[in-house]
Amino acid sequence: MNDWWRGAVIYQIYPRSFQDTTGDGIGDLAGITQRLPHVASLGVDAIWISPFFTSPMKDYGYDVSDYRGIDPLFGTMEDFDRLIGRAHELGLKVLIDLVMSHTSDQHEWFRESRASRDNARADWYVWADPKPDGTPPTNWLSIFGGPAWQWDARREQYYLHNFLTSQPDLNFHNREVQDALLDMAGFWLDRGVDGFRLDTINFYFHDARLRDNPPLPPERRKADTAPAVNPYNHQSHRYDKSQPENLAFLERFAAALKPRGAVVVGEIGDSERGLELLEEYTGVPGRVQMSYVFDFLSGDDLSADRIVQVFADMQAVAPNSWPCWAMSNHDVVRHVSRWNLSDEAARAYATVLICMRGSVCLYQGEELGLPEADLQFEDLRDPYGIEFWPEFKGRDGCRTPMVWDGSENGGFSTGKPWLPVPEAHLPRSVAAQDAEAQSLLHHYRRAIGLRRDYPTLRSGSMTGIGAEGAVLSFRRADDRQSLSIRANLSDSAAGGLAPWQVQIIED
Ligand code: TEU
Repeated sequence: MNDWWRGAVIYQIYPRSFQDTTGDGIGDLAGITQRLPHVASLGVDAIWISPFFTSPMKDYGYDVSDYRGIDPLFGTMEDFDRLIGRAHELGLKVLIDLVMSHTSDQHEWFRESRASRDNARADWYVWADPKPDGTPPTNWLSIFGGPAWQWDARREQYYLHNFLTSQPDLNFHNREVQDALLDMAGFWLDRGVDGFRLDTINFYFHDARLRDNPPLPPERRKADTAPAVNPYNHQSHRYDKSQPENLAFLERFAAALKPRGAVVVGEIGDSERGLELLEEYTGVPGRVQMSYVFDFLSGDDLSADRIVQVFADMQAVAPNSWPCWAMSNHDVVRHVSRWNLSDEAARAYATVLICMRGSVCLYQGEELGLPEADLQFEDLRDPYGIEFWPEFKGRDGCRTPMVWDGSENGGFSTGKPWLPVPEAHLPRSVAAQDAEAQSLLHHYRRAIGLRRDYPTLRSGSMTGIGAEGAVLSFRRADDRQSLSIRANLSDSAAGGLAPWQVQIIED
């Protein structure tokens, strides 16, 4: 089916923490292949694998030093070929995670670029002179702390980095850079991938005139932009990201993918203009098919009212868009901890997510109801967490290893895992929940199965969304089928529904 992605359920794998087969305490590609039957047993359509490319691992793979290589920690190209072959045998599409906005400072392109002001790749990254007073070229900030500019003594210029200083931003205004990235994407399509999760798709271009970001207008300020301790979240991003040129590049990218039938889910990180971008990026054919949205990845709870508000805003601002929803991923506190959910509540949210219009990304361990790991400062690996500790604890608590069975380290590794396996996770292992008919794991299988039982859940319209107290209701329909969905998102009986009951009625 050509538009398999529409309404697809995608399972995100964080390779470092999925399954180790070598005993070094770090997951690998062979481990993913070994555990694919578990993923297939959920009934999902596809996997998205977080980066496994050659990397110095300063940002755990989101800092790529060779886009065409497999990092030795994760295995070899043969391992990757086996992984794809096995996934396809099991009927799973494979999306890989391309981090094109920036590379590692160890990438040969950057080594060359920084060597002089007149080499062949001098302009492949964003180099700029200081302001006359010697300060950085603009007031732009890095998400991971400090200015977005790093001084380079050899070139006697600053370079731009939206994330770590060791993640220099590529200069997309240079056509050669775009061409090199398109070639690279073709390389992976040739190896059989079905598409890409594109990291930070709205960060590709910066304002070529290097204008300062203005102060953030109060009406654009989002109370839930986390973490508040990060100054980045208090600045407007008018000029450092979400530039109009992004669209032309995404159209080039889409045109290159089209003959191969490959799809894109793009990550838009923009708390000021997220919904407008959702429409611009996915509401117009020939750009990206799906966009990963952040609305359910933050906040202290997810009330029926908030869900209604998100859809009302989306209907108003992004009526033609195609969102990809997620409640958890490798960057945020796991949702059962963020929203303090019981297993019953986790079940209800899983069902509601599956019933809503859009594609869905599940994050490894979500199907087990794993809570956020409570780590000590000494355990931290994430540079973002180390920078802002203790106000913000970083992203390690959601990156601890999968738990498979009752053996050592939950069956993840025979060596010392790179992040600890919390004791509290062990009773929630796949083996334990497989054996328990009423487990959350079996619930996820049934909930995902609803998209096969009721095709309108994949691509039908979504109308009549409303909330009466804690009860969320909406309708999904296409020309074959019409469903009324009601969900009680509370601990007490309401609207004729038991606590956390979700009701699906075929009209
Ligand atoms: O994340 C982009 C992004 O916006 C995140 O920085 C997010 O705001 C933050 O992690 C919230 O906790 C992507 C990847 O998902 C992330 O893992 C990478 O570190 C980042 O890009 C840089 O490549």
